[in-house]
Amino acid sequence: PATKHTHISLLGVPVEEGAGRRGCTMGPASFRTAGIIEELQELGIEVNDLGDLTPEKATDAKSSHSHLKNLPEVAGWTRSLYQRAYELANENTVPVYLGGDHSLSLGSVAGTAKAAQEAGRPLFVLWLDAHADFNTFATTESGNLHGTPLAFACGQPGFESLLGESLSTCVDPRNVCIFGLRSVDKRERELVVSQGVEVCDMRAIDENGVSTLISAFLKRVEAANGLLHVSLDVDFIEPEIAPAVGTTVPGGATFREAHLVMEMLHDSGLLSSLDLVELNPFLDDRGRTARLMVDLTASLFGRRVMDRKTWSF
Ligand code: 6HN
Ligand code: MN
Ligand code: MN
Ligand code: MN
Repeated sequence: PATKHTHISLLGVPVEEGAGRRGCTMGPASFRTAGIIEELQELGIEVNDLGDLTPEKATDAKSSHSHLKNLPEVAGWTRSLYQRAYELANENTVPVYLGGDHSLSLGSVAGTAKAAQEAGRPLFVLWLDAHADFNTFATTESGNLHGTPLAFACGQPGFESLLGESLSTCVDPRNVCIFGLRSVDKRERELVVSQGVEVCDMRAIDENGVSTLISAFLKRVEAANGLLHVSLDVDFIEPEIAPAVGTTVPGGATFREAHLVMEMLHDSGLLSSLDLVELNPFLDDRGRTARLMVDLTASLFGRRVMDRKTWSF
């Protein structure tokens, strides 16, 4: 599978209304400036840049939870991306969603899950993030909707106003792995536990290493003939080397840990769709975070120093 011919479709989703501060709207442009198209083409991949998504109008989206921020705006992005992600999942391509804050995944995961269900395959989700993003409208303390996409995708109640209807297909929370966790709200933690989500927090990574944990998860995906959606939040990475994010939490994945995840994902051949989210170029240091995210993406799609087999002795 490591040599599989890949087509990639890039779709910019410049949503910033889900985050607590502005700037993620510049994310797609920053990924392109950092050379994401060229770096992927360099790997022999056919890259189709679909440009940036336009959100729908969703003025009907209302909630009794009055502290939710920008609900109609986020609902507009979600409805538009839900449809687009569903279509792209049915094409012979690996869609890469360029964020945009993490509310992007309200649409990308739901649309992908609907297509997976129709294809008769379970959807697995690898959530690379300092946070669990498992708040509901009722549990969110900040009111920022980028803290909610996993709860929505896993079918938690109360999200109906987002799509204007309830979600037709949910992701089985037991097929979700939150990897890199080091910041979780109290009620959010209770939900994650009660729903049976797999969590590899930073301590688990310290104690076991990336390799053991990621291979165990990938084996589960493979055994179930599953599809795999990966959601990479910039704050998964240690903020010392990836400062361009609004929600930094110290103690993140190192440069090598993050690359190893990507390299193992590539070798598995299991990836079917990807979110690159939370890049806030307004906070970047001479483009270094954007470049690191592009390098990680290149590793995920096959960039390597040497072929793996030449190292075994
Ligand atoms: N992200 N749990 C916090 C909240 O506001 O709900 C942080 C969410 C962070 C979201 O980083 O994508
Ligand atoms: Mn081709
Ligand atoms: Mn996140
Ligand atoms: Mn996060």
